[in-house]
Amino acid sequence: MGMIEDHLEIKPPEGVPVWDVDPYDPDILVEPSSYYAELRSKGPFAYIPKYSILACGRHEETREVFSDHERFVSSRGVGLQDFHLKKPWRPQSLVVEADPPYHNKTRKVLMRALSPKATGALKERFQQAADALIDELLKRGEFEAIADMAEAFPTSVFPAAVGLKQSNKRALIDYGAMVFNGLGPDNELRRKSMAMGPDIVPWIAEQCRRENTSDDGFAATIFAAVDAGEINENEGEMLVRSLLSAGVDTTVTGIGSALWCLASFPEEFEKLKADPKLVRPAFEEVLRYTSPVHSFCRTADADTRVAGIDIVKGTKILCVLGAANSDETKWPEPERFDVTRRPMGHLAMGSGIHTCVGQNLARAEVAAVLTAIVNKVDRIEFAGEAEWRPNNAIHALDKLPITLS
Ligand code: OVM
Repeated sequence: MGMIEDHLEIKPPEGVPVWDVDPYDPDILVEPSSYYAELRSKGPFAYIPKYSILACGRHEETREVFSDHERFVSSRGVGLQDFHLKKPWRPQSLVVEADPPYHNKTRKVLMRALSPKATGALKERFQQAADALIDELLKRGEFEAIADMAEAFPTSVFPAAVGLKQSNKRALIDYGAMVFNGLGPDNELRRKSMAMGPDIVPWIAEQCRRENTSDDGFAATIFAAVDAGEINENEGEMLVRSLLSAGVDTTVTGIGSALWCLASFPEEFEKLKADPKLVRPAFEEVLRYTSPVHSFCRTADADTRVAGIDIVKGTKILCVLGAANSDETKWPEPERFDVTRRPMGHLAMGSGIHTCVGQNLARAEVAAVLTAIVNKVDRIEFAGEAEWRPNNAIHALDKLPITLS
């Protein structure tokens, strides 16, 4: 068979329903819940002819495919393009687009840079920044929370935590949009993002160089691994690039979606105020409920079988994490946002060897913001209609008008 969207075209496997849907339709990307439910209703997999892929959205099979790095590899890309067949738009990531044994080496360096100890040391600094931001927003009363809170907070603390000597809020956010839209098909979202490349990609590459980083951030730990001979200089720069790729849009989305959840469910915000120890479990529920990364792909690297379905080598599988996180067979009343749920096993940060390596940092950033809100804010109200922003891999708000009092 031929190629489609730069991967192998396959026939629908025996027993898999054909579903004529476009998971990258902007209407679905902004409002995915009925698509998630319909995907789960199809069975373990659905064949989507528009892209000749299998999609899975039941929790059990999504976790199986997503975490089995031997059968379902990442080195062929975690988007629709198969790197065996098409050169990626940027040099391949040394972590998220890599498999063992090579992946062990790069992952280990990033785990060290982003360890609980390293991110824990930033706690006070994050809390001060979050307290100051929430004080300022309370003074303003009404504001647009995506720009003024969700983007403002990570871009105020993350570049310094990495150790960037120079920062450019817009470039960091737009690069994230490129990276995540780049995982989708050749649609308008991807093309518009890619068009920003010439303005942004050289700036990002420049910031990743050792001389443009300080000696006290995550980058310094990465370059210390270069000095110790674990990785080479280029690998060091590429691992800094991974931080910049995955560390901004994700945390921006986490903060924006957390605020949206609290505005949407005032009684849950009350529970949080009554028991601030719930801040961290509440963020896990935000992750489950909103799935900031809605889907990533894997590629079958050999003929294999999942849930009795034969999958041929080279098949691209769209793992719909948002669907798995709302699977009613896994989560009682999945459509309820419940800060006391403690949703163990949600897939919002993945599962297996590629599980979000920045999770300690992400949780620390969001905990600082939510702690400031819980301590200082009595009421969170919508000041207008929230709007979602379509992206091929991220489910994020575009506009969130809010009043804090
Ligand atoms: C990277 C990276 C890591 C995680 C997610 C991501 C595709 C990129 O290493 O560049 O988004």
